[in-house]
Amino acid sequence: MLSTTALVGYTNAGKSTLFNALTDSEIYAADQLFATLDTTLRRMNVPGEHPVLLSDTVGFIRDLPPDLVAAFQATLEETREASLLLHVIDAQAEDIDDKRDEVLAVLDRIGAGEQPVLEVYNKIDLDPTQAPRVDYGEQGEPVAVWVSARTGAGLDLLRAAVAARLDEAKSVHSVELAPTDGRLRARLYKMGAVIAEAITEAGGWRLDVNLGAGRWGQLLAEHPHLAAQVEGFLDEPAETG
Ligand SMILES: Nc1nc2c(ncn2[C@@H]2O[C@H](COP(=O)(O)OP(=O)(O)OP(=O)(O)O)[C@@H](O)[C@H]2O)c(=O)[nH]1
Ligand SMILES: [Mg+2]
Repeated sequence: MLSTTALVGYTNAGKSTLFNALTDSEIYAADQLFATLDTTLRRMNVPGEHPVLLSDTVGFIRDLPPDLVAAFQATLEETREASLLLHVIDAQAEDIDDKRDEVLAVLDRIGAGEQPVLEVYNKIDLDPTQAPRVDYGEQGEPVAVWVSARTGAGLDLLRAAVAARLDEAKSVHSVELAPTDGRLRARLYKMGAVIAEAITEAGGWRLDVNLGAGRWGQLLAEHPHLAAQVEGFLDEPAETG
């Protein structure tokens, strides 16, 4: 199953450089405002079962110029739909807190304020006192990773942190679809969410789907008949003997 993640952050933080380093692609990176004018999507390998999709987005900034609003529209969609946002921060910027807050304010404004965020402090190669590391939150989850997109330092930690955060965000749910739910079934397959399927006596399907809380909630809202027959979480503790 492919989860989507999006690089967000202030312009010039190093999103495109990081995108190239994580995906072996060649996206234009330049030391100028708004080098990235469009959203791009590529596959990124992380430890564990599945690669994830990573999108590079237009840089956030206070008072976005009008001609960038259209490009920003695509960014907005990628950002709202991503399972995890990677907030790239230039660790050497002087007004680092202001820029960070500005990005959070923009995320809020575009309706992505509740998305899970992993902070990526970039450009540590410019400060000899900084080394790659991971900061953990109260539940032991990675909340920030210190890296250099230019030298590649810390990118292995970043991939592992992304995998850990994506794992934690998902749960397996069991749903029963009626024979008339074929389109919904196709959509779940397209999302890469289906991990098991059985035919029901009624001629429909019983599916085990692996979805993040946001996607799952959205699905239940769109298909109230599923909500009525939800059986709760399937992941039972492994047998111990
Ligand atoms: N020293 C150093 N420079 C970096 C690093 N990552 C990016 N840069 C430089 O920072 C500048 C901006 O990088 P980009 O990757 O274009 O930044 P961006 O966030 O994509 O910028 P926009 O697309 O304009 O929002 C370029 O000159 C990069 O070479 C890093 O890890 N270390
Ligand atoms: Mg860019």
